[in-house]
Formats: sequence, structure tokens, C-alpha cells
Amino acid sequence: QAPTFDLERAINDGELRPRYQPVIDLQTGHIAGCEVLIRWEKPNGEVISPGAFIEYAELSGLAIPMTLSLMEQVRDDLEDLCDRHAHLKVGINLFERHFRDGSIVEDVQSIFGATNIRYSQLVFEITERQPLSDMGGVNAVIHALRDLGSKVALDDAGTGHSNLAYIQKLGIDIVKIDRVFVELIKHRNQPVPVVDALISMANDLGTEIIAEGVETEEQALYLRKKGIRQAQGFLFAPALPVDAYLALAERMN
Ligand code: G
Ligand code: G
Ligand code: MN
Ligand code: NA
Repeated sequence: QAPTFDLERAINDGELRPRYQPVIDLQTGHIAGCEVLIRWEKPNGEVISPGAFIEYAELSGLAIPMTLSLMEQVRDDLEDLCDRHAHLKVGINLFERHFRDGSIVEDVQSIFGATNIRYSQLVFEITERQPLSDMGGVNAVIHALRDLGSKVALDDAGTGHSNLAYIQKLGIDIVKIDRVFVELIKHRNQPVPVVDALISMANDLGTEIIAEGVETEEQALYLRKKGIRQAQGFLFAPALPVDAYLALAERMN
């Protein structure tokens, strides 16, 4: 993929668009909400995945403007759905920088404050792929978001720097088990110790769990037997354009 020095113009021209991957309640089969996943939709129809531009966004200082544009679009896309279905959650991926400088709290208030999307419907995901510097600042922001009523999820759990003490200090609400672990599940009755360990860790911490990258019925059955309620993955749906997500949300509600 060509380097993306065109990113600032693309943000301003509305080419960076949200897609919505449904999160399913494994116990009931109903929809629990979604994760917002960004895509760059070029005017020629080409769709570029975030892997190709997310690092450039971070390095070029466009991470925050890109996230703000995305959150505004999410608000416009989902306000009506969220208003009518208060239990539906919306997961938004944040850059570490946005946590660190604290501006995320004001940004969330100014974008969602006067809308029919409740703060309690928002889940902010922070990845543990990169180490979180400045624990003090990050901690304060997490607490401020939780004080609004939103939840904070640790994304890509198990792949990076998580350990019990670290997660406990952060005070997060949800652990998202990365798909590299879910991939290890081959059969509903064949134990996968590393998955079980992550589940135990989350249970010990008292956090919710969302399993990512669920692709097979066997994986879903295994996770359900372990008491996991929430899952996302190609078994259910990929990240969908807004109209497809809204239709699915009504159908599976
Ligand atoms: O959707 P896809 O599998 O291509 O996403 C690849 C990576 O990009 C994932 O790690 C995902 O968390 C990240 N990502 C997707 N959308 C966003 C976004 O809006 N903001 C941030 N910070 N990361 C995102
Ligand atoms: O890091 P994060 O969890 O935010 O990234 C989610 C990424 O995983 C997105 O790029 C999304 O498109 C991708 N993804 C979602 N579901 C599946 C799945 O079932 N299998 C695989 N291989 N990738 C998935
Ligand atoms: Mn995520
Ligand atoms: Na992940």
C-alpha cells in the first residue's frame, strides 16, 4: 500500500469511515453491541484497512483528529439505534496518546454529551500491544471516563504487557481476549490452558470478558461453556457498513 501522506486531506474529505463489528451475547444469541473499526474508503472504491495507516496517523499527529472525526460519525450513525436500545454498547478504539494527554474526556463530553447516546453505552478500548507510559495520567483518564459512566476495555489482552497487577492498577472493566488465543480452540471439549488462564485472570479481577476473532461454532461453544457471554468474529459478522449493522442489530435484538 502506498504511504498515506494524504491522510489529513482524507480525514477532512470524510474518507475515513467507521464500520461496525457486532458483539454477540453467546448465552442468548442476541446482539450486545459493536466495535467500531475504521476504514479508509477511497473515492475509487478501494477500501484500506487500518494496518496500512494507523501507525502513520500516530506519528503524524493525526491520531486525535482522526478519532474525533470517527466519533462524530459514530454519533450520527448510531444515535437513533442507541436511543431505542439502551442495552446496546459501542466499543471505540483509542490511541494511547489520547489517553495520556487527558483531552479524551472533554472530547467525549462534547461529542456525546448532548445526544441520545448515553455515556454508559460507550466502551473505550485501549490496547496492551504497546506499553502504556505515564501510568498516573492514564489511570486518571480511565477513572474520569468511568466516572462519566462509560467502560474501559483492555484490547488485545494476553499479547503484550498484561499481568494481574498491571490490569488491577489500571482499573479496567472489560478484558478483550485477543484472537490469537481464540484461534487455539479447535474443539469444544479440548482444553486450551492458555485461554482458560486468561479467563481465570479476568474472573479473578472481576472484569467482563469479550472474546475476539471467533470464527467457528466449536470456538463459540467452548467459550460459552466457560461462562463467557460476549464474542465477536467472522462466525457472526465482519465489520459492517452502517446500514448493514443497523439492519442486523434490529434483527438480532
Ligand atoms: O479492522 P482491522 O482488523 O483491520 O483492524 C486492525 C487494527 O487496527 C486493530 O488492531 C484495531 O484495533 C485497529 N483499529 C481499527 N480501528 C481503529 C480505530 O478507530 N482507532 C484505533 N486507534 N485503532 C483502530
Ligand atoms: O485489535 P482489534 O481487536 O481492535 O482488531 C480487531 C481486528 O480483527 C479488526 O481488524 C477486524 O477486522 C479483525 N477481525 C474481526 N473478527 C475477526 C475474525 O473472526 N477473524 C480474524 N482473523 N480477524 C478478525
Ligand atoms: Mn479493539
Ligand atoms: Na484485539
